[in-house]
Amino acid sequence: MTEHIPQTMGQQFGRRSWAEPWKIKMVEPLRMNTREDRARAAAEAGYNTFLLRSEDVYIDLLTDSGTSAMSDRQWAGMMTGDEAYAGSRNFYNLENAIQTYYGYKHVVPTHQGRGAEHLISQAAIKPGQFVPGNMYFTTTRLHQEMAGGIFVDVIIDEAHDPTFLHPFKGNIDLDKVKALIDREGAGKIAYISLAGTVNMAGGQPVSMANVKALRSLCDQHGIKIYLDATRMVENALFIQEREEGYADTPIAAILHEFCGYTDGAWMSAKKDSLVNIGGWLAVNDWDLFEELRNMVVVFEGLHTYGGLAGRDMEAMAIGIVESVQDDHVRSRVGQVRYLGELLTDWGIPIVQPVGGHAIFLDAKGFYPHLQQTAFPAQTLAAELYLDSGIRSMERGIVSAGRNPKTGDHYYPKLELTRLTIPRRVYTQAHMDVVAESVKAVYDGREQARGLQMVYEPRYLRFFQARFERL
Ligand code: P70
Repeated sequence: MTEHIPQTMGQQFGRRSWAEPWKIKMVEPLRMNTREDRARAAAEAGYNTFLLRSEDVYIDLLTDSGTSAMSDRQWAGMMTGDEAYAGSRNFYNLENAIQTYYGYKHVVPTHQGRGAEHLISQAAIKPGQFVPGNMYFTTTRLHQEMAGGIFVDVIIDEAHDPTFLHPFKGNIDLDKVKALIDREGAGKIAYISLAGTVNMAGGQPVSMANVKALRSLCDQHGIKIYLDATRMVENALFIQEREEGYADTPIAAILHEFCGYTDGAWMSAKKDSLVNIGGWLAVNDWDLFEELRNMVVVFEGLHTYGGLAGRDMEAMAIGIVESVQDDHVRSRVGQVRYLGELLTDWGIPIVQPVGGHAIFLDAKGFYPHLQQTAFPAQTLAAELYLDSGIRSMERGIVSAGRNPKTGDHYYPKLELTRLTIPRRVYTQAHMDVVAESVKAVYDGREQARGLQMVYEPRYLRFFQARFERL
């Protein structure tokens, strides 16, 4: 692990400039189309950005998941793939990287994050148990519900207010957890579902103090904490920047300490770990591990590949090491902030403070004249695509889905459109294009009429729902 934090040229001389710690070796052409092309493509896709063909997209900010550029080292590692059915050398490299940097004892590879969510939910939730979490994530909550769990939101109230400035808006409100324990008893709680940089709250971090306090509360009641480590490296940067006592602690050490307060973690390695596919689940408890290692052969593949090729596991092992380098994390989050600052300067409503992986446009702020049932965030995503071929993602009422008991829409307080920045892919000039497009859509905001849903799938509707313009 790094002993000291390397400084960029700008930092060494106290200048304001900063830059990515890499240069570009291979490029992929982008396609530019016309407004008419986009109007046709948007209508064909039912105004759902998930249904667009990527060929019709200019700058793709749908997600930072599996969209990173891999390094030359990772590509070289791909060539050393050991494609044995059992006991691949690359699995042991991956296991070693997870044990070293995340610190958990036992590792189960999975094809991606939701494969791991499925296993932990089935193994650790008894039907009727509560699963408190710092806000929900779509796939996470669905797997918990499919295992018979009842999700309870225990994030601090401030997280639901897009303009409230709080350094750790992802924190858990311990009083909400205590109240749940008092009301239901610790035995009715499956585990705490803790996420680093809470995606649906705008990529907001959790402080070290919060996880420490949570640990001691849970120890008093014998409750386990499992971490969604998907963007935990980015969370570590916020701790380094904002929490007293961590300014000189390397990202890798912060990550390791944070994970040490939890009993295990699941991971979508498609984010922090800079790979196009992969995930894992890791726990400290041997008995739980045995159960998970047994289940993985039913749903994913043998416990030494979990649905992945050997080469994928190698790329992940190398990606983990690259992901915890201080200069990498700083430039990654720095690019997100650059875009955030442009938009903030122009008075465009976005979630503040800017989080780690994306800018979240506040669609209620864009379209105060639209009811939530006219899908403001979905409308904004469609308008951005029509303006300049930028693909974003709805994170509002469509994503929130319906209450499985009553069948009613969930009405989330946050109605957001996410501009998600892939890692090591786009340049600062692309961010300028995005900012100007957002501004153009903001300037034309009064014309927006909203959408109606004309097709709604049963699960995770946001992926495949179709809309028409009102
Ligand atoms: C995104 C992606 C995936 C994700 C995550 C957190 C905090 C688990 C997962 C699942 C992809 C996505 C997924 C569902 C809806 C929209 C987009 N997030 N935990 O773009 O991991 O995708 O590997 O199964 O963010 O935010 P995986």
